[in-house]
Amino acid sequence: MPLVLGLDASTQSFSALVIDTERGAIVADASVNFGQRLPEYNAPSGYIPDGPAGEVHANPLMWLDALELLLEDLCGLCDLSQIAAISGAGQQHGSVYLNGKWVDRVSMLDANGKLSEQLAQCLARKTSPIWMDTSTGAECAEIAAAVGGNEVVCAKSGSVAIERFTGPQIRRFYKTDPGAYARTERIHLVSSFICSVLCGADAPLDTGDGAGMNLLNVATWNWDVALLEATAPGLKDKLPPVVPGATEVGYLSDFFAEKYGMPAGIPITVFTGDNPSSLVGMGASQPGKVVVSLGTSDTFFAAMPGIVTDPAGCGHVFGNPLGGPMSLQCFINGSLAREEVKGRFGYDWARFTEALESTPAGNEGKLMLPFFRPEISPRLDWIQPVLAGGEAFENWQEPAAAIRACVEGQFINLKQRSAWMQLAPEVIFLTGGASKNDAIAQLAADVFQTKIQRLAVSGSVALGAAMRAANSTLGLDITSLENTFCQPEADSEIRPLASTETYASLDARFAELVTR
Ligand code: ADP
Ligand code: XUL
Repeated sequence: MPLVLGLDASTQSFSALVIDTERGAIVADASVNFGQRLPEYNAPSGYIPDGPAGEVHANPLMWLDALELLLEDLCGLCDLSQIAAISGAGQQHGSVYLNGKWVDRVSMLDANGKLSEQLAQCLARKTSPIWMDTSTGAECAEIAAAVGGNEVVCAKSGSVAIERFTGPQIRRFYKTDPGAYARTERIHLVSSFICSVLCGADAPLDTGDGAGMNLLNVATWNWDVALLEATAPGLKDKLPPVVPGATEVGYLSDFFAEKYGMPAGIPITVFTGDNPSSLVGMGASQPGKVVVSLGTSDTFFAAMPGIVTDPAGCGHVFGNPLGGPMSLQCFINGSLAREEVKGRFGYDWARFTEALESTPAGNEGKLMLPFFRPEISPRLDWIQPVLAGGEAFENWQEPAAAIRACVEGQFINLKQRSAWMQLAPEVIFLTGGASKNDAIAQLAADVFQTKIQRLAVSGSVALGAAMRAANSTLGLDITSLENTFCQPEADSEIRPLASTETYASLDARFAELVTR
């Protein structure tokens, strides 16, 4: 009974799925929410609130404590001694800065102590900037200027210079704390950091997550010398190697065998970003399927036959962990914006859902540009949304209409910003924490005028990781893994109920208001 472990180190939680590939079953599904289980880190939504000047950081030691809590939880749910292969994924773009002690310390982990205690001394920077950070506008401009403009950055890296991407973040660190930058010997992504800890050795990163750095050349899938030089001195030596997503990069360290009863030495497949991993877990790693993920961020992505870049400069090309490129558009005002509106009226999800169900598609013309924090797609520095549709609505006196307007605004924006991919899917596959909400899924169907389908197994990021590990270590074919684990949820296809005209004028007004 070979079991396979897939890990998902996302923004608000660290989750895992254990799959039994012979029985075609999920044998364990667990999640550690950072805010709830590790309140001592003061990060209720997984990041340290109120950072200055657009900074959004998280404590990497919190991720390590969460990993240990997760493995403890899993011990009670399945027999970890049967795990034969592991892979995982992390929230994209976030970076961990490690000093000269790192390589030794990570190889000498003592099962009598905690990971966080033993690795704290390896941090050259106490906290990690994550994908929500918008503090690097100046650094983006400097990098673009140094290589000949954003067209060049985009042609090389698949994206223009983007504030949350790791290269601009590294440049800001180098400029604001050059001493600590000089003491940094290794910079990992969240994904490759966790992978290294499991391996007990410094691990490479993959082309899926590596492409979210403005440092990787998407034509060669290797570091781009001009981008490295434009970012910070001596950077090449501080970065791990890049490998394709199907590569085994190490073996499970004794620490995890002694402490959690997992078999020492089982192969670990390179980790990837949460979105590339979800592409695999949704059974969408071949071009043809479009996925919308409603997690902390909302994302719209698809495997692509070739590289296509966004003329508006907001979209991205990442590596598909199973080969070739994928396109992605990311929206920062996702679940946290929905939660903000919900919280404003003191509602729970049930009342939020009732509000969606009690209001008509098109919201009688009441519209929200739902940008509660600086948006990535389109790039806007707003810190509050814009409401249009009469005085009472604009003064937040109509809770149900405000809730509908928020979610409709989100999907209208998703649709407009992803048009550059020129995909006209017959079905959109929906995943992420908010996708289980039927009223939200119905609204997606109405706005996109497309059928919506969810999969029977939720947790597509961790599932994708487990599938990649099963593929590279156990030699199982991806198509047969998809046939087993990526089946649609029974009777769950959601068809558009609103007419095609319903959103035509809202669409046009939304576009006009965004430009204004
Ligand atoms: P991430 O992987 O980015 O940490 P998830 O995909 O786990 O995030 O999604 C978590 C989010 O799902 C929560 O922040 C919450 O807003 C949202 N969520 C959970 N349940 C519901 C629900 N019933 N309706 C709408 N949104 C929900
Ligand atoms: C993608 C992005 C987010 C994070 C967190 O570019 O920034 O989706 O990966 O989920």
